[in-house]
Amino acid sequence: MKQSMTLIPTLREVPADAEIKSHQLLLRAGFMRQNSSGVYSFMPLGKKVLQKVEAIVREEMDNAGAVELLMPALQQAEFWQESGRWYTYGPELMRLKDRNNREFALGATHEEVVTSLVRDEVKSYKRLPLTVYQIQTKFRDEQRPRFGLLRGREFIMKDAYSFHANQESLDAVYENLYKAYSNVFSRCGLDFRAVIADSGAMGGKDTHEFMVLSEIGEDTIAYSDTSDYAANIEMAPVTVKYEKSSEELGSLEKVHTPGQKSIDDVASFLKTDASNLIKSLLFKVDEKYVLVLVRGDHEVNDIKVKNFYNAEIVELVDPNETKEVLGCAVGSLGPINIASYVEVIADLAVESMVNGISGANEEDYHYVNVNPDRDFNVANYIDLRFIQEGDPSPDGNGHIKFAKGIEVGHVFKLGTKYSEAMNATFLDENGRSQPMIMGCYGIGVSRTLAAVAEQFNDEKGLVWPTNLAPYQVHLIPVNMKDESQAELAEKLYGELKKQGMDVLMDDRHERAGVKFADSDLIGLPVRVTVGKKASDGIVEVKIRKTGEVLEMETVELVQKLKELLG
Ligand code: 9G3
Repeated sequence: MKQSMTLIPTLREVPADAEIKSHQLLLRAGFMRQNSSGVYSFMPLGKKVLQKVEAIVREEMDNAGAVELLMPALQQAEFWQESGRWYTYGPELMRLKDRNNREFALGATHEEVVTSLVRDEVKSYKRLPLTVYQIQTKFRDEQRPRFGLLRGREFIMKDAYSFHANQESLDAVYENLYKAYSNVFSRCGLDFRAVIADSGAMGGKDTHEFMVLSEIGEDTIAYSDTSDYAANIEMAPVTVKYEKSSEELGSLEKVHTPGQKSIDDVASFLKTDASNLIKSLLFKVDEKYVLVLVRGDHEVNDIKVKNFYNAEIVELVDPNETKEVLGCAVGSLGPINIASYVEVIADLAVESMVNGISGANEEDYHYVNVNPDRDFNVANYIDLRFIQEGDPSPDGNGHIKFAKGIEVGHVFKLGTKYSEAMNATFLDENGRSQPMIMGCYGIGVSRTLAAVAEQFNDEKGLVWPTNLAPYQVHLIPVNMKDESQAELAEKLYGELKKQGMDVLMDDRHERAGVKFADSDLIGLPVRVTVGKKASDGIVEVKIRKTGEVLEMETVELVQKLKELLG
């Protein structure tokens, strides 16, 4: 491809609202352009990388025995009404009406569509297992699109769905696709971890997220410092065994703590450690008020609360409503003499506290020598705190450390949530009608591209891995007005293409500095410069990743490039 023929609008300046490297560089190097918030055009270079990521995904999915199809983005509301999600999803699900006023959703995912498709076409256990996948545009009206392609409102996903007659079959396909995902992200050169995750609203129990380690990742991974245990922090169970101290139970006493609101304020005011305090937070769990207690130095993990109640909605009650319900402000809440319609649950650490401190449910007053069971009742003691660095790893090996991750893949064992809701059944070998058991598997394809850009760059620009670069060779005649340079470049362009190489030739009439700066920004793996020594048949080869520069006769060039490009 010649640059005079394509469209690579590079920018000198860093675009204002681009906060992270990949977003800045993909814009500056002309790989993409924003249309509206969270909605992008893939420019020619971006589109070529996208195709290379998709090719890797297709190869691995096909090898794993999945078959590709393509479902519509325009999805009739009826399907979502059958699954019930038409009513549970809010503005994130983009909806529209057609000319006959019929309601549609713009596809955020395809469980409903694929289940309706398979229920019509598959009736017998002999046709199972079946794994279908597509690579397609998804729409989710994110409240805060950010970080470019990492959280967009229109993005490209590979989504796969598997259908099974029994759990063993699902387990086998899940295992296969788990390996296929590992291959995809390894082939993209990404430093990733498969972590135990929370299935959220999707139902089912087993689920893993594939996380690319990155400081700008929105997810926190809890991993063991000595084993391969890794979990999304939302999921990681706490296995600490707490000991109850044998000290005497002091008598309950109300103390005046004027203006002391936060855990740290009260702890320093009463000259004690946060771990002696009981933190009380009022939650709404579906329709119920629940006072959740954790030790002062711990944090409530709302996902664990949600999973304990198997609730749809769990949210912290705002301070005003809290005051109405409990009769006092959030800074002095405690579990003693709580209204009977408020359920009290506590983290396991609270059960072992002796002579603790809690709010007195009275502005500016706290209790000291608070003892569970003697001074307040708890309906359930459960593991409901976030795991912390240094906690023992749940697998018993080593201790927990944290890392940030970008979720690029997510695999679920769905079970029969959708097949029951939508009556997707099959006749088993005894002729009995059974709901199909399902799995679903997603890869954020455009997000993976951004994760690669985030991992592979330096101070001059992008540094693409050879197998994902939009082109393999950047051929640069320094001065197009110089006959010998222009002719040699043209000759080499033809030769390299004949050798099957992906070549981008910078045939623009631009200054050398501009060409080299753009070349470093775009980040192709190898640059061939045709400069002053063109008339002697000498060219310069530069390796983008290492900056190494080699001079050689043009006759050696093809062989050398084949070596460098592997
Ligand atoms: C929606 C909207 C947003 C959503 C969903 C539905 C996430 C939704 C979870 C999944 C599960 C799997 C198939 C591929 C792998 C992931 N955000 N999820 O279902 F309507 Cl607006 O997408 N789907």
